[in-house]
Amino acid sequence: MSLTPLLRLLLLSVIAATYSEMVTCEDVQKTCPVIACSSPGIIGLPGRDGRDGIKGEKGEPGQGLRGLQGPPGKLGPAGNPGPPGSPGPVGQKGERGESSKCDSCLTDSEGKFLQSELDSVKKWLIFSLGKQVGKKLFLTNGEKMTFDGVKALCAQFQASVATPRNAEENMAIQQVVKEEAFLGITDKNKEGLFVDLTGRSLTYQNWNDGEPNDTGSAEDCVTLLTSGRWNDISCSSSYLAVCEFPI
Ligand SMILES: [Ca+2]
Ligand SMILES: [Ca+2]
Repeated sequence: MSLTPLLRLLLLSVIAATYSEMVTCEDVQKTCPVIACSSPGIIGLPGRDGRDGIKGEKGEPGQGLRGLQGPPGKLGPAGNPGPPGSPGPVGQKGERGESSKCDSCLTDSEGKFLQSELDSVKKWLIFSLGKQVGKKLFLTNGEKMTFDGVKALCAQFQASVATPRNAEENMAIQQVVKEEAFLGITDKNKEGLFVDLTGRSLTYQNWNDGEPNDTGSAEDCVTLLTSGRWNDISCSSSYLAVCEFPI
């Protein structure tokens, strides 16, 4: 089948166009410097990104303004326990527990019985040995000893050396003893200034005539004479011991 003249002309145009694309302008200029170059072709699309380059050196610190403070970081781990604190103040006394929890406690009837027995014993002592005035009970063991001996004896029984505060108490002590007895009065700390064993001034005195005379500058203790009057005497002498018990 033979090509038509129009188709033949079209084929030649295509061949000529293909040849012109394969020859660059420079090639044309080299071979044909007289021929002027045609206008440049359209710029192609950018190629694909190349591989990452080598990491550069650390740059100098910037000199710009300091940025805003960031948010707080995460809570750190708990620290070690601190040393124990000092003891707190002593608390108030608690309420009395129920009697059912105390196996050794006395029942009301047992308590009343024992109190009655105790009152009876007190009466026997008062009847046989002592004398009660107000809330004081004066007792003697009938022994003679130095003043320090009397103090120690009374303290041993949670009592104190008999010290009359008024005429009634003075008479009670006089009735308990039948001999001269030490009283709880002294001027050891200051000569001539008689006080009781707690250091309090006397509110009642019943000195014998001419007493206190501090004979030989050695009379710093006091005795109750059988007459009920007082005499200052040597503390190292021995006289009857009388104690007073609170009741
Ligand atoms: Ca004296
Ligand atoms: Ca004297």
